[in-house]
Amino acid sequence: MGRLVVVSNRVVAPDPGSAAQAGGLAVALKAALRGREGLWFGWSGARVDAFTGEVHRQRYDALEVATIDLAEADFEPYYNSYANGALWPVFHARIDLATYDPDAYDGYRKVNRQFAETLAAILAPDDLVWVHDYHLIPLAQELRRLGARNRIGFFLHIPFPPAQLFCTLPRHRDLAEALFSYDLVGMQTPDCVAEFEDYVLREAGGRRDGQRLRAFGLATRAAAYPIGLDTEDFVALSRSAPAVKAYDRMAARGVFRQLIVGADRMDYSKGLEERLRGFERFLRAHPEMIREVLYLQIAPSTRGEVAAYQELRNRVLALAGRINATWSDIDHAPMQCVNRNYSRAELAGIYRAARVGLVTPLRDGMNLVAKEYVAAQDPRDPGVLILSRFAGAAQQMSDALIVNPYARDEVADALWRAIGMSADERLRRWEGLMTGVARDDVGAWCDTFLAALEMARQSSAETDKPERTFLPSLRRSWRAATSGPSQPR
Ligand code: ADQ
Repeated sequence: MGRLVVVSNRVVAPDPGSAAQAGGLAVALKAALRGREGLWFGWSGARVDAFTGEVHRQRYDALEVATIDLAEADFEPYYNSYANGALWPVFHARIDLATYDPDAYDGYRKVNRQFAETLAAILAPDDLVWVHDYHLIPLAQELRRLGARNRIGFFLHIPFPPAQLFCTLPRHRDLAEALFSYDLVGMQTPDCVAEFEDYVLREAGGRRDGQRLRAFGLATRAAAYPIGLDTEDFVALSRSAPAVKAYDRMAARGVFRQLIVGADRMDYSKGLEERLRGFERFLRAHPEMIREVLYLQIAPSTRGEVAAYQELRNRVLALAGRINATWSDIDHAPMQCVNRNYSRAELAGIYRAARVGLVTPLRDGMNLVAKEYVAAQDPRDPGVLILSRFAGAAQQMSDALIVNPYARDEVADALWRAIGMSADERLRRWEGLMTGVARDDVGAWCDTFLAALEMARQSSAETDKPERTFLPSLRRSWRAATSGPSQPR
């Protein structure tokens, strides 16, 4: 049985020095690959004058990391213009922010071809390939063109949009067809799978055939695999020395006040402006609480080269400033907005000290901060999670206070309810949430996806074969190959 080959735009070297990372995908993949015999392939993060195709390879025990540099001239259309200027906004239902540039689409395809050509050269025929996220949708199609017959799976970390929104992308059929080169397409929630299926059936003239979808003369499978945390690790982190230090610093600020925390990349999908306005509504509705709470919003900047992100950052910081200017006194400010990264351990300590975790994205594939907040809580005195109904996590975390992030009143009411919640109710809700966070962890996500990928078989409509019958033994040998004494699961 071959290696597990994980492909993602960015690769994070699995050394302890790279602990502070903003981005759920990198954190999850790092955990998923830990202890497995595998290869992690992606962009090095370096932009060079011209693409050379040279692969930089580095070994970390059982894991090999292989990266390529991208040409400066290719990076802009691929990453900023198409992946983050068109796909990200459309998939997050922000077609008003999407920019469509045919050259950018060509650039996106070009970089996917470069990924495929360099990966194909180091791929063994029996490797199992797992491609991640919207940057690399066409990768399997390019690999197949080069003759790769490996099983190739894809996981979309962000939501799949409703069919009518997907159709606003000028080359939507190309993209959808590219997904059919995968043996298995994984999404975060059943709702996302339903949106994809709706597009395939109604727009692409496809059909359902048992567990498969058929379109473009090809067949694939699409199913939901909700991503989880490396829960055990995160719980342990929340008790580590840096976490305790961060907890103490936070708790000192909360001696006479209840702490509310939010931690999100500065991204318009995270609903930061709406959240701040919900907090302000709470202050207005309950002026007696102004001195009783402190809301800490951690919001590190990302994608600073994309105009929509620069504008968002300016608006969020201005709004936070206005709220404080309106509601502060000489010795008190009700909120603080911090525009920087923290290590995962520090974040765990900060979450643990907060009575309320405020997680209200407008649209989010999953949202791991919601799960991290729960995992970091003190089981004897847990805090309350307020969660947007539009985060994928809400489909698993019904014991949170679920809100519509667009409705300021709902956010304000939930804050009021969370702050006054009895210890019994907090405990009951947290136990329900923690049971799910512990059970549906990143290991379970990885195992269920890979087991399904082993069983799925990409095939053209014409050459479709019956399901292979020796799969259980294949799965056993895959597990044997990927597990060992150091394997966490
Ligand atoms: P993201 O959009 O990055 O991920 P999320 O799932 O919330 O969103 O993960 C963010 C990660 O960054 C968390 O692990 C969090 O701890 C970390 N983080 C947040 N603020 C930080 C800070 N100030 N410093 C350091 N780290 C910080 C995408 C999708 C999500 C999906 C994930 C995983 O958009 O919907 O849940 O992938 O599939």
